[in-house]
Amino acid sequence: MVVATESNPGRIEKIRELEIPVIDLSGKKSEVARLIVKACEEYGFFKLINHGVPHHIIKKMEDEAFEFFDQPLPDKMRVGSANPFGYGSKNIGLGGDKGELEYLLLQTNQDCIVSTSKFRCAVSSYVGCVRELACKILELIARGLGVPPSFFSHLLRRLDSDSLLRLNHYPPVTYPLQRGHTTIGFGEHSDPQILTLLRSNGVPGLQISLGNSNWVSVAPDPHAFCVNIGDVLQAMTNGRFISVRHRAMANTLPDQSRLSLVFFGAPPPEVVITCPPQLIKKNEPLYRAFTWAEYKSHTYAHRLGETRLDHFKIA
Ligand code: GA4
Repeated sequence: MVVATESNPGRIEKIRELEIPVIDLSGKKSEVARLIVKACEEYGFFKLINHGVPHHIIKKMEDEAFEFFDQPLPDKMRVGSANPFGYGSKNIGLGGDKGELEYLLLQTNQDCIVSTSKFRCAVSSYVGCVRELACKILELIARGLGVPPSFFSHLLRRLDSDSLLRLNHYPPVTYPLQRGHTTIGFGEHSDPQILTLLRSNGVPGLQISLGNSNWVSVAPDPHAFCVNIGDVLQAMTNGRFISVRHRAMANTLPDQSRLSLVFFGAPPPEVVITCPPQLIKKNEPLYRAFTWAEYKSHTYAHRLGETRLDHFKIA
């Protein structure tokens, strides 16, 4: 695949297709834990199959999301603009980042801003399942790392957890593009939270970075979840896990919309992010302690592509 971005039209990047780790959650627990830790260390990313989230719950959420985005603009705007929660189109965050998408950003511990009861019901069942799945993965990670089982997962189980649900709709791109070229839908970034669970329809678009402009396309699989490590888990593992940089391409298939449902598992605002002593061993701690509220306000004050964890490094 060849990529030329609108902002950087002269620069052509070669995209590799690579075997991304696929982890079967129905396997033997100790082996699954070992494989997850390995994937998080090497890539900060893996695909999860046999995850146990019922198909009808995913389908209901996907149908509701498509129905929401199908509405006329004034109806979508009625939920308020994404500032930071609500409907957004082409603008990402408040710092001038742009993308070829529209989206809905929802808080998971507050009343849903979309008022129809079938939408609310779909969100509540979907979030319940993906939160539980994220906790299961975090418990396997804790097992694989030899730290207490709920060391990471208890942060997501708390009622004041700051977890989010993001529904991204990448409509077919209409402006003229050279054949075979594609454009950025959502620019390069890492996720600030602990763990992200992304699920998309069968349209490709997601790419992960292996560093040095070395991008890998993730083949779409509507039956799998893509799991990626966020900045907070990189800090909590003293840099052992990678908060993988990723991006989404738009218009990968002519006339087809891409829809992704993204759950970001986050701690409560006042929780202090530190690394368990077992993971520091002889190494020095890489990051100073910080609260999620502090990290979040730094995140929102900067651009999408910022390597924001560097700001918290101990010199
Ligand atoms: C990236 C990950 C999540 O989508 C998100 C994004 C957030 C937003 O869209 O409002 C941010 C971005 C994300 C990081 C930097 C800031 C904030 C847009 C932006 C430019 C919801 C999040 O938590 O951080």
